Amino acid sequence: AFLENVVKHPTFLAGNVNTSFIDSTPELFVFPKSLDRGTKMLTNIAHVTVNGFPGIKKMKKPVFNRLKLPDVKLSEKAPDGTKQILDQEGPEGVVNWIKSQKEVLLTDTTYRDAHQSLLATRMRTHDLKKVAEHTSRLLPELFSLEVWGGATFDTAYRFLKEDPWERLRVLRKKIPNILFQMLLRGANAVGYKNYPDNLIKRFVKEAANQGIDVFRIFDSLNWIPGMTLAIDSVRENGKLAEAAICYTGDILDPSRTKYDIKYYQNMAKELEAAGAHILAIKDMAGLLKPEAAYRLISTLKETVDIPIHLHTHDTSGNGNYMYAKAVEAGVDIIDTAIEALSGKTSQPSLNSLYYALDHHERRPKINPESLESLNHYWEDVRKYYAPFENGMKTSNSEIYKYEMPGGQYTNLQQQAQAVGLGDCWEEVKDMYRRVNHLFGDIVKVTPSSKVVGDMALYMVQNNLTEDDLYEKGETLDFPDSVISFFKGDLGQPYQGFPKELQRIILKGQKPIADRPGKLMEPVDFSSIKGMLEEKLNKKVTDLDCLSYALYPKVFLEYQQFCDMYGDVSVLDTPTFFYGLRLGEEVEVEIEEGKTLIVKLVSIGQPQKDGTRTIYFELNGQPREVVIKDEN
Ligand code: 3PY
Ligand code: ZN
Repeated sequence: AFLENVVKHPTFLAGNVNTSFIDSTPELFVFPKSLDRGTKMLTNIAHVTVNGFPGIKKMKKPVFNRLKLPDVKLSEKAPDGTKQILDQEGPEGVVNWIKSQKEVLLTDTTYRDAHQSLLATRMRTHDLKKVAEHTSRLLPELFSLEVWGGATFDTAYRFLKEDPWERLRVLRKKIPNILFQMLLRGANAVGYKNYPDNLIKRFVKEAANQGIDVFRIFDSLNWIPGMTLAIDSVRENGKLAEAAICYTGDILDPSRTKYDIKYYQNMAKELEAAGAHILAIKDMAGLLKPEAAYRLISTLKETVDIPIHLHTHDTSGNGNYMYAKAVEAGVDIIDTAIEALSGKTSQPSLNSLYYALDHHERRPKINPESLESLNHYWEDVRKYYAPFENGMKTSNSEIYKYEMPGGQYTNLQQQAQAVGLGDCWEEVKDMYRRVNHLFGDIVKVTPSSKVVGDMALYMVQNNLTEDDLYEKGETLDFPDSVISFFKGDLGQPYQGFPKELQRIILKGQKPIADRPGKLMEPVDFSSIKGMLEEKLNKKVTDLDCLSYALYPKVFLEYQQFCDMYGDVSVLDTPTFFYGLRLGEEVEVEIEEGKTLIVKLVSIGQPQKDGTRTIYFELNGQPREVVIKDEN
């Protein structure tokens, strides 16, 4: 096994071997585990076939269309794009290039926010990577592809049982020409709480090393001290720091004075001074209306010198109309998604936007036929994920009232169902609005939006009104996230906490006003490495240690899963979610150039001990595995 590792090692294959190669290459000493890959994989397929996939109601495997990949000559090199500008001219070069464009530039969010907001972030790398090389050739004019961050990191390990770092590496290799963008939740990184400073720095460094070029950094309370460390780290790594203002309220509504145009102007100036290369307006709930967009963008264009990138969700159905107004006002870049994964809680359709700006001098440089051919692929892929569809059938303009982020709307709906409030959805939404008011009208985006959601559910569940909180608050056990928020663990809201409510919720605990990350003990990565290697009995990478530091439990569960079932990311999505039909045969490429053919032959009767034997053919040879029938 050692010799095999040596001769297959990329450094060896590249001929870059000197006398220190063996000493400096510890992975040569990592040998395959005893249970073979084939058996692990069959066990997983058998398990899903018999017991279903967690989170999907057990059902007969649907019949899907064969995926149609766009007709593109992959042997031809992808044309140069924005990535080459960054690599050759650095972040300032990209900024100058953006400023010199007459046409509006586009970010495609299909690989991240679109499926986060429509399909509970369940899109697998398998489906993203298949069309990646085509995308690099069909959409080389894009400003960026949003491919990572937000909820994708956690969901990859937790539900998809795949490594998010691997997703990034694979896509980077296949798309060498378009800038890769990620959403970074400031001091919350890709999690739901503030982390120590050294973790944030290391995370940015590794994400940059693995392929991220543009970091959209936001703070869930628009608190700039929660963003500056990330901005500095991105700059230190030679990448583009896109600092975001989360849009809330309505600048044209005279009764909503807290977040007025001056508020946005001041914050924009502060972010520019803090080192932002680009300013993002992150309209996470889709609250920015067309006339307000015109006013906001034209004012900010006069206020700052850096380019402006606008993000919205199409929940109200007004997304592209709003974008058209922003384009008139001079916005530099906007976020859209391929049609098949656009609209409603996702971003507005890229395909429709092209036509909305037909004959406009700022119409994006993009080929509508390229969009169509990619769209056919995504239309069919989306069908695999039907069980995760959020069920929203039409646009919903009530969002202007409730101010719920695109990703949260259906999430909270599911949370409400889970605690038996499925029939009270209208009440929960209205309570969300009331809680926002109670908290002093705060910015609501992950994770502050979750705090408001948790409180709304808690109040509906316990039949509480605002008055009850003030009258008997001392006797109430508030949700942990709410207590933590009022302690200052997520940072400070604009104009502070409502003092009386804070006193009631904290019951004598002292809040903090400083940056939580500064007060926390730094993460000791070398002790994490030692502990993980002992626990998992194998070598771990620095990236593994970082993932563990972010999500300890989720990461360990993922490792345990891999021990049992191997690398399931190689399975096609229908097999991964629905198992196999009797007699069905699928090809599984377990590594480049190595394919297994798996056929389900029969399913044995349940035994007294609750097990069943499942009979397969693997590359034509009979194989059987025994699994527990959980039905
Ligand atoms: C995230 O933080 O995941 C978001 O998409 C917020 O809008
Ligand atoms: Zn979003």
